[in-house]
Amino acid sequence: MFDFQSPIPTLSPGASSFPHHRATLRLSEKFILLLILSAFITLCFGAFFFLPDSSKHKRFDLGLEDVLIPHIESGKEGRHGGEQSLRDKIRADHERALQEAKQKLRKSKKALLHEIQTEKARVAQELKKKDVPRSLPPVPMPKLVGVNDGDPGEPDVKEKRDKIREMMKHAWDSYRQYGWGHNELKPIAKKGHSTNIFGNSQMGATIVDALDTLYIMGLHDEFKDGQEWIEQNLDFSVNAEVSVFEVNIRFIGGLLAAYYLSGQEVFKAKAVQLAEKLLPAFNTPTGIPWAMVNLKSGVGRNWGWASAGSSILAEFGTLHMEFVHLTYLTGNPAYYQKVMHIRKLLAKMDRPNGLYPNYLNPRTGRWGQHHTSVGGLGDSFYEYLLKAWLMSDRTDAEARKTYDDAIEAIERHLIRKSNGGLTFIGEWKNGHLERKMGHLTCFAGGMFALGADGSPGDKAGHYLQLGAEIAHTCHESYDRTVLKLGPEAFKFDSGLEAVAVRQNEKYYILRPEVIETYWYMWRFTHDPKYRQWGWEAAQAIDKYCRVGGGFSGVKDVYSSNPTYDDVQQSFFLAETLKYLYLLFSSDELLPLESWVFNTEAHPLPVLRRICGSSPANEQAVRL
Ligand code: DMJ
Repeated sequence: MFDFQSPIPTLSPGASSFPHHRATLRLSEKFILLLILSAFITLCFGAFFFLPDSSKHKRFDLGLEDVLIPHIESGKEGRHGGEQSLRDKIRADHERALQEAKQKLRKSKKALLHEIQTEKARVAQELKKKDVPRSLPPVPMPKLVGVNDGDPGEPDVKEKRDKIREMMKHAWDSYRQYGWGHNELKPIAKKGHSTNIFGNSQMGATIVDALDTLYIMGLHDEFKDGQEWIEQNLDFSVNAEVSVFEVNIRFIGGLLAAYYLSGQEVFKAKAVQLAEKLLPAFNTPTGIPWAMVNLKSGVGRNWGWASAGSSILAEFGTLHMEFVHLTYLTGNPAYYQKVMHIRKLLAKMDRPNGLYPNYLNPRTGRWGQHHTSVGGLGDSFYEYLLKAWLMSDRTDAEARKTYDDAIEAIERHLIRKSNGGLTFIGEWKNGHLERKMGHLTCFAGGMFALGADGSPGDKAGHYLQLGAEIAHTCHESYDRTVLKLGPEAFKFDSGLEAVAVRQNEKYYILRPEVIETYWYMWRFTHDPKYRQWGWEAAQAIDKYCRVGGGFSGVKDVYSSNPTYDDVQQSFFLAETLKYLYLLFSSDELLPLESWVFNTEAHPLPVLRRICGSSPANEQAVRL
């Protein structure tokens, strides 16, 4: 008799043992149970074949028809013959499954347990395999122009460039000695350092960020050392919650640039592995990514301090360049689709005064606090609109138009001239203009100059001039300090001009933005003052930030006796020293017609169109 009170034995793959009272069903009862089950399954399969034909065709409505139908068509003698053989096959499969189940039940508890454990290990092994980089499809390497020595010719310029190279060597060697494998370096404590943007990881951020600078400077032994570390140690399967934006601009950008410059496949493979780990961040109701993602679990969230659980404009808006290159290199459209989705979503939204607020809620798709900035929280969103256009060989007209419209609104509402005649970019906060400019905002001088050519109407000259004015203002913010290094933020208020007021705005943390603008202005104008200003900054850094164990930020640029913050930021090697080196190199090194620098100064090649015999054949490379 079948005892309905007896608990039915469960074969859970995770169970480690079978409790004795559960194994109370006799073998014959189990057999009857299996027979009932199998009869039911057979009935279901049978019913399927008596459904009207149209219901079967529904299975191929997903565009998979072309792929699937040939397999089914092949080998059939006629429509009904095909159905008959399919039915026979199902029946045979079913018979086999029943036999296997019967045999399983004859086995001892120990044998069954062993089987379950072996199966578990096999599945775990399979999952592990998924983490191993898949081999990527071969892609034509874009034509790489200007990967050369960039010798400036004039001996005095060369001497300056050599000095910058020596500074890079000091920064790298110190990190190599005291912080190797850590994300950053504490140059005074002489040990590794990391911040919350990298979670609790040790992913060698400085190595990845510095690679292309080492390559450009011809520091090949150091580059090789870095490559070896990456090959042997860089692992993204870590339980660390990282910033999607920072990891994208420093790691993916750094790895992609190292790949393009050196041609070493390992960098491409690592960039793709990491990008796959970032993709879960886009699983939000709107597709606007979370600010942070756990690399192991894929769980995302936003910064606690961001307005009403918002994502940040400069973070989700600074993925485009790297993600387009990822699609280009892998043939996987997912990356491209993710960033284009962000663009489309933003295009549909109302913008107060034509300005983009810095905060957007990824659950509701609504703006958070109405705060607009060309500095922190907003900056590289605007930069990437322009660079998306440049990187597409000027074909992405939508990106260009979005950039032009945004800049027009910024000029109308945020850019002013101080009483002393300095042009500055303020911040829009809940309906009023804060007359304060951040060091970060100083990158905009270079951006305006870079976007001058191609701007609407007859405004190229205007934007080049605007770039020059911003460069001048930012230089003033350096020149009005004791150390000749720029503060984090400076005011244009109550008689103050380009100086910091609060103590917590007086620090300099080896940031690149002012030097970045000098370099762009130099490339477009060749006005010697930009090299002069760059050299002043380089000397000040060497004098006040250089310590025995590398370079450190300083806490007060207005004090002749500054204290150190004891951090050598990875962007000092990626950006500050690279822009300085380029400033004292010839324009033939990485020309701007062929390379676009990401926001962390990692150069990525322009993706040109392949021209076929007719316009119909003309298509953007792999996109
Ligand atoms: C860099 O990581 C990037 O330039 C980013 O866009 C903002 N600022 C830092 C350096 O200051």
